[in-house]
Amino acid sequence: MSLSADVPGRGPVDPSRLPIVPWPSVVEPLDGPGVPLAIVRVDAPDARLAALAAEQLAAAGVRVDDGAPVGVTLRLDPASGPPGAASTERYTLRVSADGVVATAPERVGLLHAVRALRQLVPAGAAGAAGAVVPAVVVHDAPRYPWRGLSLDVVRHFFGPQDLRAVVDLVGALRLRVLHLHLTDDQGWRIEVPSRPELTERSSGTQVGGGRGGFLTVEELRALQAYAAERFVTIVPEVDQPGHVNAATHAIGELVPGGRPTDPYEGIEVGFSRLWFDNPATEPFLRDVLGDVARMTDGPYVHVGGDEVLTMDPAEYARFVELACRVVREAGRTPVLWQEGAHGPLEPGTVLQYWDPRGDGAPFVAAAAAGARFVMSPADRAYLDMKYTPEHPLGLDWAGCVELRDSYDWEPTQVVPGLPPEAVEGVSAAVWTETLTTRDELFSMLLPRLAAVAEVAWTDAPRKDWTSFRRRVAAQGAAWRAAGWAFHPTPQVDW
Ligand code: TNX
Repeated sequence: MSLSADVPGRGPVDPSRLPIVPWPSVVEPLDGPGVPLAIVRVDAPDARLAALAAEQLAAAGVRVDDGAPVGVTLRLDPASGPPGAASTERYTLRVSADGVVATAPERVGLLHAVRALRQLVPAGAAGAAGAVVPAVVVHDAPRYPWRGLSLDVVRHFFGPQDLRAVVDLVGALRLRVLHLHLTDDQGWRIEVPSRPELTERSSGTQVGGGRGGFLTVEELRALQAYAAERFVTIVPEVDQPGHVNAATHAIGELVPGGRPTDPYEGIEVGFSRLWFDNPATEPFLRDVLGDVARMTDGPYVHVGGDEVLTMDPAEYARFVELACRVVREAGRTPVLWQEGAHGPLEPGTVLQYWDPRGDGAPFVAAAAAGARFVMSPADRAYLDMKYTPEHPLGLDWAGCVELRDSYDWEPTQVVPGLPPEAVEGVSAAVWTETLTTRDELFSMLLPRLAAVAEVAWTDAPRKDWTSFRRRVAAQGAAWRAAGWAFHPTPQVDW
């Protein structure tokens, strides 16, 4: 369904037909004709934002020219957004005969507004007089601050170019966090200056063979800078005390007896581990987590903690305590997979919920002790699950996850008894055991990442599947233009 059919150039449009994803808090159509945006002038508080806005508009086929009569004005203004909204990401976007004005208290909100505007430009109208945007006022603010994507770059390596494309996608959907799973059994993907042997010996493997790879310190810095300009925070993960075969292969002293483990290119999990009482263990964790914390521009370091199937709970708890302490000493906030609830946690520690099998009581207790929760329930938010049993890519241990499954869920109801205030946000996750190319990766992300983004952004009463499937259909053209592969699920009339 193309929007232009609904915008005859006069009169208010049905707001639910405007193709904005994620859906905003308030959408008020204005009387009056649509606004032609074939050529615009951009006025912004600084050159950086002006350039980002121009990039977004150009991608939608809008020409940016300083002499154009129609203006797209971005202005910092605390009195923006829906009435009463507290989020510092709030914004107001006004498209009228006078041009386009976006206001927000912070720069991030101005970019959110530009991205919403970009979605309102009808596809295929590029540069032509047909690039008419309906007259409308949008007041908007996200539900949760942590809106993210967790990406496994271990099972198959994805390098800086692919990661920049992922940052672009994450930003387009108004997500703020890209969490990179950088270490696991099959490879070590981040240079650690104090332990060069990790990448020297363990970066050249991945699932099923293949060249692997890793990010240098410099590449991580450049990626963080690219992401930060787009208001995306990178959260690096060093997984421990399980999922460590790449480390025990590179550093034999981590293994009792001192013999390095063999490289591993399979996909079974849970067999590898560290030993707390081994004298090499604590210096290793201090070096690695200390270096990664120092390399990180953002406030978080993820210390893993998942699926340690061969360790008793007391020893596991000591690892949780040590890893969190080292990260805190480096001035960062630790994040752990949900299993971390079984360790001693300082208030403010973030737990990422992922496995919907099993008992919720430990998480309710962790929340009472001050833990914050990022919800990534695998049966909704694991975008490496197959869409359908026949889907050629992906796994199915959590079942199949079609677009509607990724859309129709409520983060505060995933864990019975968890106080809604303990939920810091929502993250999709994609594991790459079966994903080898950028197109394969993107075809698992899209369209489902748009659904998870709306779960994270839009207040529950304003979510609506019928509206979403129509709005998401309208994104296909922009995704194609960006070179982003997507799965044309039959749940949407593309
Ligand atoms: C579970 S999620 C894992 C990963 C796998 C993933 C595959 C989590 C914390 N651990 O090691 O890659 O399932 O879906």
